[in-house]
Amino acid sequence: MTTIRLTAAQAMIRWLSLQSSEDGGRFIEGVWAIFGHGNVAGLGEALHAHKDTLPTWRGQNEQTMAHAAIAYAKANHRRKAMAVTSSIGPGATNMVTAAALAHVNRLPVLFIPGDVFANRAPDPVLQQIEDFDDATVSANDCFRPVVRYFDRISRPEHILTALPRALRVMTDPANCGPVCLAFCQDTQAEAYDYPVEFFEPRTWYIRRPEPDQRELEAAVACIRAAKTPLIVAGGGVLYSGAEQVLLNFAKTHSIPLVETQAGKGAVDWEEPLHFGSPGVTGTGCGNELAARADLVIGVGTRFQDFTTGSWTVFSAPGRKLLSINIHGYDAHKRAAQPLVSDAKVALEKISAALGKHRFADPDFSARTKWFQTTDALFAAPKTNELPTDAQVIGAVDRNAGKQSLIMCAAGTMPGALHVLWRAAQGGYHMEYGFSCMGYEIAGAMGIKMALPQRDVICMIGDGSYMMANSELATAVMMGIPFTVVLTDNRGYGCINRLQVATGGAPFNNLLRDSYHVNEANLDFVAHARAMGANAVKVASIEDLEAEMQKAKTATIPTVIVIDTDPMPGTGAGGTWWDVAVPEVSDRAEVTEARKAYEAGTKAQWLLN
Ligand SMILES: Cc1ncc(C[n+]2csc(CCOP(=O)(O)OP(=O)(O)O)c2C)c(N)n1
Ligand SMILES: [Mg+2]
Repeated sequence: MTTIRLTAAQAMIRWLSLQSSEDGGRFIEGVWAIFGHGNVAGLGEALHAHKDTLPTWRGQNEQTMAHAAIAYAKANHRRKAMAVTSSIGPGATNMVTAAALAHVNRLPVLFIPGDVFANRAPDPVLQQIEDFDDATVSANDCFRPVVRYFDRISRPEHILTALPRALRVMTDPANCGPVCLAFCQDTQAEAYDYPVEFFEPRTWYIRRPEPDQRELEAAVACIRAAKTPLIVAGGGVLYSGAEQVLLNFAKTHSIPLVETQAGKGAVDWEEPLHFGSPGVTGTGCGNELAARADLVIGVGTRFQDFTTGSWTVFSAPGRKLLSINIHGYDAHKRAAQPLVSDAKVALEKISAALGKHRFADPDFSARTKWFQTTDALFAAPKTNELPTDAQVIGAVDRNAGKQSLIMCAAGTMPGALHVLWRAAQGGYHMEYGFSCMGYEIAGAMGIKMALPQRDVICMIGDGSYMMANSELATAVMMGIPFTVVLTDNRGYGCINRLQVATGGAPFNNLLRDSYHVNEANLDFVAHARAMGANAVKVASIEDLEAEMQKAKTATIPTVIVIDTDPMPGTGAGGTWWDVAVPEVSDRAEVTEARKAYEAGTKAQWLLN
């Protein structure tokens, strides 16, 4: 056997640089790295040697570097990914939140934290966690519940089994998710005679599992028996590349569709059968259909509570659920008729079996009425009052083209965008599985790296901006432009509204209601400029529109700050959401809210 003598770190990086995506190019596009003693000498040396075949980028924070990597994978519909490496200890645990984010959203990312010495010679090395009773525990064990594959590389030959397993998970359509290869510091630097054939270039194809014949027949029978079916399109539609097939399916059989947060943008909003979204952040016209549907056809959705209004939305008596999903876990939720399959294949096969079977047209006028409602919300304020979030969205929407991509993660905006944004096909990116504040700026950078032809617009609240913004400096350094629209309502507006709606006193959300000695006075323009970004504060919706246009030609990020009113919600569309209200309280408002809450829970269908 021909062998090549490499350190374990060199072998890992060489191997990763040789793995291709079926779309062409590397599957792991590059490596985000912040070095410390746990990875600088081993992995750092290997990354430097391979910098022309597998680039390394330096961010500002391990969590947000990982956000960029995850957004990149999501924007690539999981056909490409990135790796993130950290030192041991704090760098590693900084990535745990991002791992959970990728796990919930089922997105591939490769975490390579350094780990303690395999030989235990220096124990405890700087930053080592010491478990008194278990010598095998390190800080990296925090990753275990939030990754789909965990391995600790404590011998150089572990690479031979660990790496193919890692890529197997990242390219598996059903089990796709984050992987952690915790890499012992001394092992990284240890040499081994690796078989040369291990480094044969390889292309990773994402398989398309076909449905089981009996499940397929049962699904077709379910649809034939229905009168008013509704399609709920989830993120799986995008990951399967089933967008066009879904639209053809809907048109051929005349079935209206709604999209979840992850599924939004599968079909262009202008398609007449597109009725917006279901559930808590649903459109009026979408929820009307959801309430009447006698068959709900989930396609690639995990039926998160926002989609189902905590299971109050699809409420027609005798209503059936058909769940087309790549994983049996989702296909079987709520005793649905399961169809475990790739979405594209399943829709093609069902359509062929249905033949010319068509349903009665939905009431298209409900759609028109809905757009009249949202037009009114979009209209610029007549007085000199602070604009609402909906008015900001209206302004951004008017200045977006079919090439624009809107992105966000947490706060008021995700819900408001889900219900109001008119997404062109492929023009919407929402991290709403984990809804992680601090995903936005780094995420926008990752998306722009994946889709340089898109005009990326990042919507962010002041709270999320304050939580994580430093990758702005990285985007400036790397020349990655995107537009940030920062809505400053001086606090956590959405949670303040939720607090009041559940009977609570306004407390600890808006800055004015939070403990302070001095009034907060945040200058976001000065802050963003200090990181090298373009930044401007606008006083009106008109000025916002003008700055949006200017930002389109910038070569670095542009942050546009606008003061908004924290109090109004969109007031359109949505349904009930299960947020538990205290059973006893001294506050009369809480007792009242509890009554309403209990009434709401009665509409939930828990069993079935
Ligand atoms: C990391 C993280 N911490 C806490 C939360 C809970 N949370 C959701 S939205 C929100 C406030 C967001 O404030 P801001 O970004 O200013 O948006 P606004 O609603 O004010 O427009 C909080 C605290 C979260 N989603 N993520
Ligand atoms: Mg805010």
